[in-house]
Amino acid sequence: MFSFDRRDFGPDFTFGVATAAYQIEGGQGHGRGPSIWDTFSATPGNVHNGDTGLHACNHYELWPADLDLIRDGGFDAYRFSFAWPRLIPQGTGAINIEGVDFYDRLIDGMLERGIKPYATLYHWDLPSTLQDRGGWMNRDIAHWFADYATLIAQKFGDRLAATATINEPWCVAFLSHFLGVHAPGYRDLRATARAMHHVLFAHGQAIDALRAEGTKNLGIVLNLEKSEPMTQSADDIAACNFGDAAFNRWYLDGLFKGRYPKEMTEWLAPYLPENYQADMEVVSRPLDWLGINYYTRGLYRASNVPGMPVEQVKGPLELTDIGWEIYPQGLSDLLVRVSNDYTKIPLYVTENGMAEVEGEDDPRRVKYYDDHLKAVLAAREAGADVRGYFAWSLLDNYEWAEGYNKRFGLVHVDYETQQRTPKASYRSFQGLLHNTR
Ligand code: IFM
Repeated sequence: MFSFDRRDFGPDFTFGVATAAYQIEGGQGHGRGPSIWDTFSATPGNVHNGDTGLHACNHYELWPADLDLIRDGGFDAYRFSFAWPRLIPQGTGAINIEGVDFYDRLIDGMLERGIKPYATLYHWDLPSTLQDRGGWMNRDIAHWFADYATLIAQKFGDRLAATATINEPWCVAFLSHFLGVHAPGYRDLRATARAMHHVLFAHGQAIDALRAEGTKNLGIVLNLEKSEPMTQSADDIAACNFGDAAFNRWYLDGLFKGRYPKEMTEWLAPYLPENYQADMEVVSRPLDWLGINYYTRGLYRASNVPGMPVEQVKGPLELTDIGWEIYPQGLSDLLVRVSNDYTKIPLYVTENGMAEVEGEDDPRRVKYYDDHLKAVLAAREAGADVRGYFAWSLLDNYEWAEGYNKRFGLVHVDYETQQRTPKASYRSFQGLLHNTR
């Protein structure tokens, strides 16, 4: 059980759980087009065990039971994502009515159960046909994405409590085009620079499109880390500043200051899109809220590898099953930093959680949540306007390049039988939230 009371967060604080379409839906017939994760995962060596999202948690059929779990856990809100290729199979043009019907049922199912829908338009499953046209490297993606946003607004906008454009633009751009870990799996600096700008430009265009259709309460979800130097040497501090610029400030400065950090524009100068500065007004459109996904810190030292400005190192703290250091203080620090240095709009922790070995008794995860929720309380006491917290994730699910090997769920999933079994961490939230909605 947790060591605090729901009332400590005040009457209006939103508690929710989060998932993403490709990680749980399965249901890959039904008119859905292929996405970059279908091909990336089908390519040997990219994903642990060659796992794909073909069946995942079969949320496509089992969504009523999953929404019951959210309601019975006492959660106020469900953060889910739309699959672009399910709604517009070729990325642009014809709409898949079966896909529209699926999300109609899902959203109505939330509303019937008293659960607020928090939607994300893009959580990484780009239609493959758009990748064929250059994907995030092509400036035209801003228009493709804005058209998709218009469709979402027209079909579902009036039923959504909150809408985010993009989940974790660092992953969309850097992890997928520079580090090559996620689809489309590139390792190319020019591709990276273009994706880094286009993902934020597309976000801004989508905000305009959603607003034009009257959709309310718009935001974006950033994954931020607490960047720290390995030692206090001048070289490590400089490395940390560079890491912070690449991971955090590119997105925060772009969105809230309308400019990119100097370290990055100097590094990427030959590769950035021409006259990108003219787009910064669109990139920095006013938002109604900001989502922050937090898992761990980044520890940096100067790099000896030619062309690699910094090196990230493993620290000494306790690790989760995916190898990430457990560092709740970093969450408080980040929330306070964003509030002091960037924006006074409401902040939400839109993802936080840990991978743990298989099992339904998960005391380390209960402690992880307890410590991070206390970190949220500390940030609120320090003045950060944090309005909600979403646990990642409702279910064990497809953990991208880690396949089904890493489990983040409050609810255990047996992938053979699709049996769901709540873990101790789910029961802890239930104890905190029950009968208080
Ligand atoms: O599973 C992912 C999610 O899709 C995005 N944020 C981080 C989670 C854990 O790696």
